[in-house]
Amino acid sequence: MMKLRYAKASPFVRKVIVFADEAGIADRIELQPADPWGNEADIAKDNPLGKVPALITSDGTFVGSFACCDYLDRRNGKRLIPDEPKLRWRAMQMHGLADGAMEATLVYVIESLRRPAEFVYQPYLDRQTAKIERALDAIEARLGDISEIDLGSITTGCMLGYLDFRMKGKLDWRKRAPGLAAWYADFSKRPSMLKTQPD
Ligand SMILES: N[C@@H](CCC(=O)N[C@@H](CS)C(=O)NCC(=O)O)C(=O)O
Repeated sequence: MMKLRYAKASPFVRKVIVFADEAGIADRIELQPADPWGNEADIAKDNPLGKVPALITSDGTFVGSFACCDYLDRRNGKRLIPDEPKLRWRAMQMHGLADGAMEATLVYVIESLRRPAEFVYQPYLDRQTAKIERALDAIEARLGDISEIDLGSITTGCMLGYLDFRMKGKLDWRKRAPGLAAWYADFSKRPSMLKTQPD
């Protein structure tokens, strides 16, 4: 049995859980909660970087959502990072955009929620918003490339879920990317997404 150190609000963790669910192997993973902002020593024993996700397996521990997904992809479930070069590159390209937007959103959240107000640096927040907006535009221009369930579309879905969760009132992404909004209306109804909604 694999173990996943997780936090429910983390979009990177959500990516890994949705990936495992879509691959049909979620029942082989035991979820073990971790609070990366609480007792750092606890998560640090599994991930020296003090971050979730960390996937503990009989083949060693994987830290970072991409490495976790890559390992899960080779555990005899449905393949979601295809070997066929063109499909693989497409998944990688879309993953890169969505994962980067996720990271910029996390930076924004940390900067705006965790820093004392007098230390918040608005130009840095604006830089993150611009990154997210450009990534949304790039994905909106390539909707055909997230039409299959793979690492790219899964990461895109989790990134948009995180925007809904954390950027309400700050970024109207549906107005900016209406095609993506229509895509997400369907994608977010998948059981893997419904089961993993952040509170
Ligand atoms: N690139 C990493 C990012 C993981 C990450 O930033 N996780 C956040 C939660 S969403 C975390 O644990 N942060 C705690 C910290 O940075 O100390 C991945 O893909 O897993």
